[in-house]
Amino acid sequence: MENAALLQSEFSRIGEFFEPYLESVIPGEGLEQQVVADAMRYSLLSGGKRIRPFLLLTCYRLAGGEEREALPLAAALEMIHAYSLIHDDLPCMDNDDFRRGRPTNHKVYGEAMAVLAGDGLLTHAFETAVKAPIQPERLLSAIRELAQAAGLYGMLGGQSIDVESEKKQFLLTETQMRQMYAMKTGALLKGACRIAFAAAGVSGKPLEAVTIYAQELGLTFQIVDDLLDRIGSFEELGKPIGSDAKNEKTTFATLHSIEECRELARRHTENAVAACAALPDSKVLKALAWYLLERRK
Ligand code: GRG
Repeated sequence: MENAALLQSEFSRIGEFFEPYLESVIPGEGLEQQVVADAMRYSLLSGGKRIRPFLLLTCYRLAGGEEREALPLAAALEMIHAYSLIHDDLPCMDNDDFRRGRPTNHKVYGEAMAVLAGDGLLTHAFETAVKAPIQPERLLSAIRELAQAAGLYGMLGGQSIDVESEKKQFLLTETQMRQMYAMKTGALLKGACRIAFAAAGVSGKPLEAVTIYAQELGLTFQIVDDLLDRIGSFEELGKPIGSDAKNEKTTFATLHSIEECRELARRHTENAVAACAALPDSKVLKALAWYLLERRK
């Protein structure tokens, strides 16, 4: 099957059981604290691309596991992603009004509730992750990977470097920017793969290979994200373009021309695909890498 068709059929196959599961583990109705639960659901169930849970479930399968066992971990990772987007859109961060074609969380629920909804999703992620029917030692190391991806040495650390650089109004060097992006954006993608391998009890060479794959994928993802913020469209992205310029951020698209960005993204995709040589049954991972290079949203 051709890359795009394979990926599409895998996304819809996985989506069929991932989406109902995600819906089932997030608090619903009849609560005293209904407003915050609604705010959590608003962002979690608003139709993101679901790349991180897809990657996690795909990696768990190729590491020898049965996908459904890893659903709580995949849902937890998507909750952490949703929390990061809510907080990133706040007035004290990027101050964005639209995401996925809808008003951002704080525009609907107010700032205080949006902060709480993000905190709620982060906490609920761990409550959900522990439900995975996986051998306790493996589950513990998978949850350690989840915490590391999200925290000080991962996404949150990268976000804080980004915020600091804006406050001090200096441009990051290319090396600093890559380090920041490896944490802010790359950590959850790398986390998706490493959580899956930890849960399946796989280490050594395959773990090294999937880590390299994810790091390269993260770089492509970010370069394309920077390009889309410059040359994408509101209709496709569901949010206004030009947010990076508005916030005077150093991005791949400020340090490089559009053509250079495209070339860089292609090179990182090729590296990701090359890393797959050391992995069994990696067709879907390769297809995902090519899709992320070409994506328009
Ligand atoms: C607030 C701790 C904290 C962290 C925020 C993720 C993040 C760190 C900021 C988001 C800013 C941003 C646009 C980063 C670029 C990469 C990225 C995470 C894009 C959004 O992810 P997609 O495209 O989103 O997977 P969907 O909507 O498809 O889920």
